[in-house]
Amino acid sequence: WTAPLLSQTGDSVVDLRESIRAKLSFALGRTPENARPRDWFAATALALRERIVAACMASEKAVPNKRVYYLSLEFLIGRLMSDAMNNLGLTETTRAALRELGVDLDAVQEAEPDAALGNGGLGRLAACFMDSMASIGIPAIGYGIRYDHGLFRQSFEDGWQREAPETWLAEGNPWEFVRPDATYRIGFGGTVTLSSPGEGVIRRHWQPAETVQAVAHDIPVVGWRGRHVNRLRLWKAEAGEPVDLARFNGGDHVGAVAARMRAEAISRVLYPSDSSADGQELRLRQEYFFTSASLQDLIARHVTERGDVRSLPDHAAIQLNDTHPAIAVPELMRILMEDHDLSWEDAWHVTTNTLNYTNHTLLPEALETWPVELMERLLPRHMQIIYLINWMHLEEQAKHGRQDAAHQDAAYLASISLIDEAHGRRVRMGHLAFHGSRRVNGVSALHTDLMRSTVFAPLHALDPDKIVNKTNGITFRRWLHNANPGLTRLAVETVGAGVLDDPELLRGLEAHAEDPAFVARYAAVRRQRKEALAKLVAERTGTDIDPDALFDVQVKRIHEYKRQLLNVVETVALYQAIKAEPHRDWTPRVKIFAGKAAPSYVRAKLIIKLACDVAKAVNDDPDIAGRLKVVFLPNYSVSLAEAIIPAADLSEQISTAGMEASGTGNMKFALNGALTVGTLDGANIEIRDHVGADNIFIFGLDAAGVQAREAEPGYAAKAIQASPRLAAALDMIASGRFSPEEPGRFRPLTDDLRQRDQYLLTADFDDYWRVQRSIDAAWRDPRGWWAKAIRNTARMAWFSSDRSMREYAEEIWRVRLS
Ligand code: DL6
Repeated sequence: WTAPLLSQTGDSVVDLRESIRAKLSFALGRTPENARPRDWFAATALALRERIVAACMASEKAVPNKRVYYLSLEFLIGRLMSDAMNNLGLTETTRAALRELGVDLDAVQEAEPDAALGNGGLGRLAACFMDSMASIGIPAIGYGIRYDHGLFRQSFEDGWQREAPETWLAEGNPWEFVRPDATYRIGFGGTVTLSSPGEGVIRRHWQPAETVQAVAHDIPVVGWRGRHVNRLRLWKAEAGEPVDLARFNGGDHVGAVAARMRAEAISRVLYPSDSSADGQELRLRQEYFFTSASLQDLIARHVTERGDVRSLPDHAAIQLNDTHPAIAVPELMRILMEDHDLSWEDAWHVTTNTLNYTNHTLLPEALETWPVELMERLLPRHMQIIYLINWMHLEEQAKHGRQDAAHQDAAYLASISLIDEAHGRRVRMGHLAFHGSRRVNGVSALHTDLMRSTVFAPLHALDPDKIVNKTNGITFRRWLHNANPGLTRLAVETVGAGVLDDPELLRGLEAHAEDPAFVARYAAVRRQRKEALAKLVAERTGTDIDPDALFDVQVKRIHEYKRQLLNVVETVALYQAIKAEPHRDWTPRVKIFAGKAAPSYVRAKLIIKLACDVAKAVNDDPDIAGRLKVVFLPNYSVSLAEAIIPAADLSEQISTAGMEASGTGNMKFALNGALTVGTLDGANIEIRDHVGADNIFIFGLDAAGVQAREAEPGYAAKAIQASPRLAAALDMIASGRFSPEEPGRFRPLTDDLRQRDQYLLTADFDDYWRVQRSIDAAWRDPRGWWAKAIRNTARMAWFSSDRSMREYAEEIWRVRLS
């Protein structure tokens, strides 16, 4: 096949132009005259996909010795065309090919819908890891769900968030291959029966009451320079029978498709919350559906390639991305025992040497637990297995001489049990994943320490080597090369093209941090991106912003622990200060917000509304005269992040210390040269260690300080009393100044800050104000500012997700790079 295939997929401008033209005509049935940008996108994607397949076939070697299986309920991949073109080295060729067809590549890229198959950090991390695994040569398959509707579309109606369904598949997905031959049956409900084949052996058989089909849809993931191609296998739920003909013929036309609707509901919509465990039955069905399909698929592959399931740990490493696939523990046990006749002991050995688990949050409301009653109803066999695992786990403590009073204590046993008996009997998915895994990792140094000392402390004590740290990373190919081609070009021209392969070479920029010619070019790149962002802001919000002002950006999910409210309250305080002294030489700032709130998260939505109402008042006030502007960009997405991040001067990473597991936006901003204002939380600490304390603005309580302050009763009232500035800002918000049509609108926010203030906004406010004013001063010294910015770019190489993936490969997966 090689010769004809490769000639059809040649990489000259003419080859690509003809491929695109052919796809447009023969795959899409369009002529260049009647083609819309969406058609050109599909034609270009199909032409590129062929080249990816060719790269895949050309690079396909013998069966790899070991594969990684990355199970994640979310893959926030965004648009795929720029990744494909860049990694194949075809961006400029594609641009030229399209130009010859009279088409502009940028317009074609704009026509690609974002694949928003994730909520935020966890899903985007999975996408970065897929790119890195393919780039550094880790043979891997990502497994997830092919949601018909990804994360909702956000719009604002008078500052209130409105949600509408997202429709990325409305015109199909040119990147994917449907694989009907990879279809698996997934059971739910029913009963477990017993049988005895003799010799005192008892077998248990699960007879599900309902089965649905999981059908594989593959998206190829091409790595850097096209050397390696992995795949993302997403499962679509289908019914065994599309229609119940008997019911249909009996006239019940709706009932005839009820089973189909119920089955298809599983892959219909992404749950839109990343920080609270939803607890709905459909969510558990989603979790089991994709986990079971993925395990069946990988075991079938293993058996085909190697014969015996006992050798699975030698050839497969399964990573559970958070607890969403934690049901893998009993499901793998079940498959091994029931379909492959392994003993309990052998199945447990295989399971606990194949699975690994990444924890992404310690927030109590986000730690998944499922009611035992629901598990028994939906997954009766799994519940039996969990009970047995738990029984053995608790017995083990007794066997290993844990006879001392502390370890016999009922409270101790309750703390390590997989079942929480204190809140109505629930399965603790974190404990289950922990106990069933070989390695468990946190996502930043601080977060991993907190895992060891808080939520997982009792389990950690039983196996002190199990928890390891793997600080997150980002793919520089997306977040530097594609998002910021101007800065990438400058880096290449300054330190050489090798920087595209080895980000450590960014270090070489440091020598130029105070070189006026280089600084001018670096600043020009930023300026160009700021102008583009200003245009986008004007189009989408109707607000004009000045590219000369300091662009101060907080973009991320809206959550109280991320403290957008701290930023808004500081905005109000700054507004008051400017009004009090209008003739002072204020540093002009634009506060830019973007982010979605979970639809049911009432307080987060009220924070968005406050930001929008403050924006209106501040932007329209003639006393302010444009020196402070506030904008809230709707519908934050991966693509919007790519437009915002390279244009940012200041990156707000201001979560309550101890609450943000890592953060990855913080890394994207610093790489692109925004200075960080941040707390000592998550990966901010490691960013400070790399960029240097002089090149980052740190403020506020650290995690220990937060713990201590939480123990002080009435701390909020005291902090407000001690800070006239904070008190005045809160008074202004509470007075209805920003919501004259509904004066009490924001009282739930201000009352909470005065009474409870769970996220210690009041404790950190004064220090935040102080550091913001020192940022104003730093901005007025452009030479100093740019030197810091350049040092940020130069020192961020360690945060490449290639580094993260190498660490996982070596220390968790024990897999060789090919
Ligand atoms: O590890 C990726 C990302 C971290 O960078 C964020 O700090 C953390 O909040 C996020 N966690 C989640 C929610 N986790 N759950 N479940 O998205 O993970």
